[in-house]
Order: sequence, then C-alpha cells, then structure tokens
Amino acid sequence: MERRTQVAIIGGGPAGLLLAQLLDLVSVESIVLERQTRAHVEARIRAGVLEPGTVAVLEHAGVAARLHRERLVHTAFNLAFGGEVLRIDLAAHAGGAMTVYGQTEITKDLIDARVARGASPVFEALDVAIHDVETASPVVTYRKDGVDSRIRCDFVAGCDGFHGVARATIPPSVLRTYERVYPFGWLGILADVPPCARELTYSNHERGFALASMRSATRSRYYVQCPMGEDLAAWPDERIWDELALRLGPLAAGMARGPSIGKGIAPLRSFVAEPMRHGRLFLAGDAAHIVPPTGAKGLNLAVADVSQLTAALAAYYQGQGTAALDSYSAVALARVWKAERFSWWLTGLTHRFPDADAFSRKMQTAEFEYIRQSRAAQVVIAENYVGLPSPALA
Ligand code: FAS
Ligand code: PHB
Repeated sequence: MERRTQVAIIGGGPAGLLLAQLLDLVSVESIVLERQTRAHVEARIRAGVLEPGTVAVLEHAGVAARLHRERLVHTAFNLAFGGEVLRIDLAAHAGGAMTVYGQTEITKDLIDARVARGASPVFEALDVAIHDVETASPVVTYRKDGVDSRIRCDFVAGCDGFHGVARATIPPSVLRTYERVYPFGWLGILADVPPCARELTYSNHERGFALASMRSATRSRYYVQCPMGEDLAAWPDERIWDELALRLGPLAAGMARGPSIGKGIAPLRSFVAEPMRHGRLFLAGDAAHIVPPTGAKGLNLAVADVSQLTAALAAYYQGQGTAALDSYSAVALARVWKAERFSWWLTGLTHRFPDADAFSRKMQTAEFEYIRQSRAAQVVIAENYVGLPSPALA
C-alpha cells in the first residue's frame, strides 16, 4: 500500500506529535509513524519541568488547556551543597517562571489532539526505513499489522529519539557526532506522596547527587545519582527513601514515603549530531541531541526544534523559498550547544565524580561559594534555566 503526504514524521514522542499538530495549524499534511503502542508511549515517565517558551508553543498548538488547569508554577529552584541551601530566584534574575507538568501528560494531550483532528499517529509501525532523502521525493517504508506499506513525501522529520533510525540515515561521511558519557546514572522514583518542598532542589551530597522534584501537590518525583550499570533490583523502595533522607539533609525532614508507582535508571550523556539536516531529512529532539537531565533541557530543546522546523516548512509551502529550511541546522545547533554547555556545567557542579581528586572537590566548593555571593552568577544560572530566547512561532 502506498500513501502520499507532505511530511513523514518518524517517532510519536513529544517532538513528533507536536510537529504534526503545529504543521496541521499551517495546513501542512503529515503522517506520524510510531514503533510502540499508544499505551506504551503514554506510560513513559520523563521530563517534568517546562520553560516559558515551551508553554507558549504548547498554547499556540492548542494543547495547553489541561496544563493550565493542573500545572505548578515555580519562580525559583534550590541548590543544596554541604548543608547550605541557595535559592535561585528565576523571577527576580531572569523575569521568568518554570511550569511543572509531566511529559507523560503532554504526550497524552498531544495524542488526544491528533485523534480529535482525525490524524491519529500510526502506532506499532515496525521496521521503519527512510529512502531517497537526497531526492525531491523521499519514501518511508514500514510494516503495520504484517502489511508492508510505503509513504511518498516531500520531507522526512526524524523525531525518533536517540535510538531511532533517522540519524543513521545520514551518511557517515556527512555526520559528525560529539559525546560525553558520564560515569553515573540517575535512579528516578515516582510516588503518590506530597513533595518534601514547594520548589525543586538539586543537592550535591558526599554520597552523590539527589533531586527533589514533583508532578503535583500529591505526586513526587525524586532522583539519586547511582553508579553506571546499577541493577534496579538492588534498589527496593526503602533503600531509595533512606538514601534520599541522607542526601537531602534538612529538606528530608518533610519527606513523606510511599510505594513507587514508577522507577527506573537513566544513563547520563551529552550528545550532539551535526548536521541536523541532510537533503530532505530534518532531525529534531533527542534524535539529534541529548543533554543530561540536570538542566531540564531535553524536552524544551525538542519543542524549540519543532517550532523552528514548522516555521521553515510553512515558509516553503507558502512559496517563500528554502532559506529557513537551509538555515535550520545552523540555527538549531547554535541553540543546542548553549543548552549542552549549561547542562554539562550544572552536572559538573552538582554531581560527585568517582575519579574526582581533592582539587576538583575544592573547585566545586569554590564555585558554589562564588555563586552564593555573586548576583551575576545567579543571573547567569537563572537565564539559562528559564531558557535563552527561542525562534518566532509560525
Ligand atoms: P523521545 O525519545 O521522547 O520519542 C521518540 C519516539 O520515537 C518514541 O516514542 C520511540 O518509540 C519512537 N521511535 C524510536 N525509534 C523508532 C522507529 N525506528 N520507528 C518508529 N518510531 C520510533 N527533559 C526536560 O526538558 N526536562 C526534564 O525534566 C527531563 N527529565 C528527563 C528525565 C529522564 C529520566 C529522561 C530519560 C529524560 C528527561 N528529559 C527531560 C529529556 C526527555 O524529555 C527528552 O528530551 C524527550 O523525551 C525528547 O523527546 P523526543 O525527541 O520526542 O524523543
Ligand atoms: C523531573 O521532575 O523529572 C525533573 C526535574 C528537573 C530536572 C530533571 C528532571 O532537571
């Protein structure tokens, strides 16, 4: 079976779903191919903190009604270090506030919106392969319910995450990658207990990093730094709560414990693929770049990519030429590298590196002391955390 569309989108995560919704609003057709089932995609636990620029794009896409009803708004977050807690005032230093609303909920809202517009993603699309992106008429093949299918299109958007097929479609002679793999991971737990504090806290403790976050006033999200390759079975809930109690110090006094409703270990890496465009193939989100979650940038970068790509595709289909498509990769990478720098830097400040010597420890302490006494340093952190200026909406 062969179908025709303007943009074939590989991946039904937040990047792919949002791109389809934004393109729809500018009358550009698309088909989303997602390897997993709808239930699997909607059950994933990932991001939870959104920049104001991301919320503006979700509003523009018409999928922010529930976000506005259910979100928490944070005008600050905390850095804890050696028993000291420093509040970074995002409102005072960068005139912004973060939105706490789970990626899980955003994904559900987007799928509902696509279904409501009669454009549900193709779930369980297997063996997706991308062909002829160096021609004006690429083709995407896949198998659904045992039937081989193909889509002829003008453009392919690779929104299939770090482990997808799109990036691998770019010839090795063209693709350059940059990577830093960190010698630890994040063990995350989700529990229906009230959060231990009103705002997020990133804690650098001698036993390792910990993050106290949340999804709502009754649902908490916590992370502890753990060694690479750690076995989840070695971390029953009680051990995680005990470790959090140690690493969060006085903050843990108010920490309620409860059974985990989600638990997992995520590796930490910084990764960038260049270019983000090859012929008629455009990469967006985790398919092109990964940040350690310390800076809460991953989802926000994915949203900025698809917002920019929508504007470029809309300009093309409105007869304004290919200038925005041709500059997509350079403009996006300029944004991505700044977020990579901030996320790498904040990971360096807040985590314990197994090979750190006494001098490196002193550097962390001195950096924290400097931030504590320097308004300028706090402004730098705040403006990066809230998000640097993003592209105009289509
Ligand atoms: P995704 O990986 O989410 O989606 C890609 C989709 O493509 C998936 O549904 C996958 O099944 C599908 N796919 C893959 N291969 C395919 C194929 N061959 N054919 C068809 N479909 C295919 N970011 C933040 O901004 N703030 C945070 O607080 C934050 N916390 C995080 C916490 C954790 C533990 C993790 C792991 C990440 C976190 N992130 C955070 C980053 C995270 O949100 C990602 O940046 C975000 O999911 C990226 O979205 P996508 O680019 O859509 O990729
Ligand atoms: C989360 O709530 O999942 C979260 C918050 C902030 C981060 C990373 C993850 O930096």
